[in-house]
Amino acid sequence: MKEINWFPGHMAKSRRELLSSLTRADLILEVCDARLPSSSRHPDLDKLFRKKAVWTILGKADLADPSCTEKWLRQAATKDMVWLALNILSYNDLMDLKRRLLDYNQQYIFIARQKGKKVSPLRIVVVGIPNSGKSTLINRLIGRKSARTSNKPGVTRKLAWIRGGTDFEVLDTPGILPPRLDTFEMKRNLAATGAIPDDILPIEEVSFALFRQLLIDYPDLIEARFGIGIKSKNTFALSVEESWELFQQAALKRNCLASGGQPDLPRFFNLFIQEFRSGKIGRISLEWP
Ligand SMILES: Nc1nc2c(ncn2[C@@H]2O[C@H](COP(=O)(O)OP(=O)(O)OP(=O)(O)O)[C@@H](O)[C@H]2O)c(=O)[nH]1
Ligand SMILES: [Mg+2]
Repeated sequence: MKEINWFPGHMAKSRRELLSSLTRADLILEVCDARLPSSSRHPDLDKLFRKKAVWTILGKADLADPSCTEKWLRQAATKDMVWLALNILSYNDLMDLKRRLLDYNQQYIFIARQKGKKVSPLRIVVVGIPNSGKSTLINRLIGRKSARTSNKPGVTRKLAWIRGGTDFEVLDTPGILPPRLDTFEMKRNLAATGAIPDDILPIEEVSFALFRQLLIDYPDLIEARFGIGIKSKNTFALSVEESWELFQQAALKRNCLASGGQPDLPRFFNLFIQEFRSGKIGRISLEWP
């Protein structure tokens, strides 16, 4: 896969600004993607957040494989880390988070009073990779549409404190990615879920690589969604040629037709990624603990 500029200037700038605003934070909410809890975490963040309370939110949990998410949560619990899986669009999930925050705030107020300090709203800094749902989470938390959201990465460009009643002040931050993405899987996963803008990545590579991975990990879902038969399931023995053959069959089954009855691959590359992103293929996780 060709080298891509993942770390545009504005990301470097936001990272610097983020560092300085962290000193004002009482609590950090790190919004990751439940489908890739490893690649969607920023490798520096543990260092940046030292001495701060951090809750890791696995957002888009409605799109991830619940059995996989459960494993990640269990692993985090053994390390005494606060990890919460949420469908950020769900009212109940958000109410649950809000209750936890209010409860946390009560403790915080109590400690402040004990120390004779002035009680101010809990300052929450929301960070994470692009497109993980940070601004959506903030809007839903404070109950109004203050931050701009979209299903494209890189929408929030500036850090902005938003007042949420008397209880909270929330800082929305632009999504940041690690300056270096080491493995092909990491790049593929971040591209497949939409953390990296579509116009700077070779969609053919991402789409076919994702298809191959799902043939191995979720063959029944692929069979059901695209009406194809997979002979050797759950095995790495499936060759590239066989996978390519299945990819073309799937394209034809979904009426992606070019002239001469050939599969319209450019259309199917896109369609496949879109169906994965919107959860139409099923609830799928790309990384396991
Ligand atoms: N299915 C699902 N979609 C979600 C969830 N959370 C957010 N989204 C969608 O994800 C997209 C991105 O949301 P934003 O809130 O703009 O993401 P962001 O992290 O602020 O993105 P940047 O500002 O670009 O870094 C939107 O289309 C949301 O509706 C979730 O839990 N489940
Ligand atoms: Mg945003």
